[in-house]
Amino acid sequence: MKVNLHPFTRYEGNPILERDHIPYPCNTVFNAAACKFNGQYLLLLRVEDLRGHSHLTIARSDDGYNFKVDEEPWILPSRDPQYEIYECYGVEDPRITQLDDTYFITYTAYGPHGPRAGIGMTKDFVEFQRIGLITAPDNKDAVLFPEKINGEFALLDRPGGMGGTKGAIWINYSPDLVHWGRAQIILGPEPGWGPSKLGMCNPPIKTDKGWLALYHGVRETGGGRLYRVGAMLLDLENPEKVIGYTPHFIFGPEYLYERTGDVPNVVFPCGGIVEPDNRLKLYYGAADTCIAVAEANLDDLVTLCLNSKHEIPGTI
Ligand code: BMA
Repeated sequence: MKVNLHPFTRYEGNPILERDHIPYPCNTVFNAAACKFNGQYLLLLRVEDLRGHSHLTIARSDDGYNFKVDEEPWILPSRDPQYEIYECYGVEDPRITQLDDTYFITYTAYGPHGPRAGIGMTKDFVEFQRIGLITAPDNKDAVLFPEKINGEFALLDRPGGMGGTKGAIWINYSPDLVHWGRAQIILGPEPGWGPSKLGMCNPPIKTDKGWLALYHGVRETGGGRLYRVGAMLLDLENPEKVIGYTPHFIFGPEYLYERTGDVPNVVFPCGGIVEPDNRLKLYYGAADTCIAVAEANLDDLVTLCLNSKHEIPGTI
């Protein structure tokens, strides 16, 4: 089987969004969710303000490369007492999943008790309705599948990644998006390129061979943490079954804008858009300082997963 070990091509105009594109004072812009809305490309940006707290702001584009950022933030940490103590330090790292005409947004709520995942919904990117905080602290990188599986919502998350403990990707199910359970491990870190923790990137993408799920792997080094990307393929009917995954990373920091910034050596994708020609536009935060985009053919990514079938760590 012919495999392309470097499936992603960076857009030559990278980075596509930097602090100067934000129409109000802030520190950085990175880790954006992505979707198509009303015929446009829409990014939901994580903007870190000058206090170091994050909120989410919309940017729109006709071509997927040149974005105009809204004048005002869209999702700020909630002042509702039910949420406030859990997200008063910021709302971070959004992901967007479309089911029918509803866009569900998962995000990391950050407060004094640690990071946890929240979920809310919108139909128009004007009104945002919170549904709930759906994980206990020390569990983030939550992404919702774009279809119900056997009649239930399904979510991938990452419990236990903080404080040096090992963080693996798990799956959970829910009848109503509020009550989640039947958690099962999907993929755990292993020695090599992502030995410290793993976490999902953009929501899984349906292909005829399985759910294509990109994830980040973290390696602690003498020079700090290194964030790179791998791919796995999950069974369409039973996503607890890992059909295959890449034993090597398929995308990592190389360019100056990925190597230097507030947190060096980080590529952190949260948004993916599949084009009609089967190419994936992957939007990623670079060095926690700006946003860039790279493209890959979906078939190449699936082939990489199928080609590397071997024992899955973290599962029995
Ligand atoms: C993770 C998250 C991301 C960030 C990354 C690198 O734990 O906080 O938002 O991009 O670290 O700093």
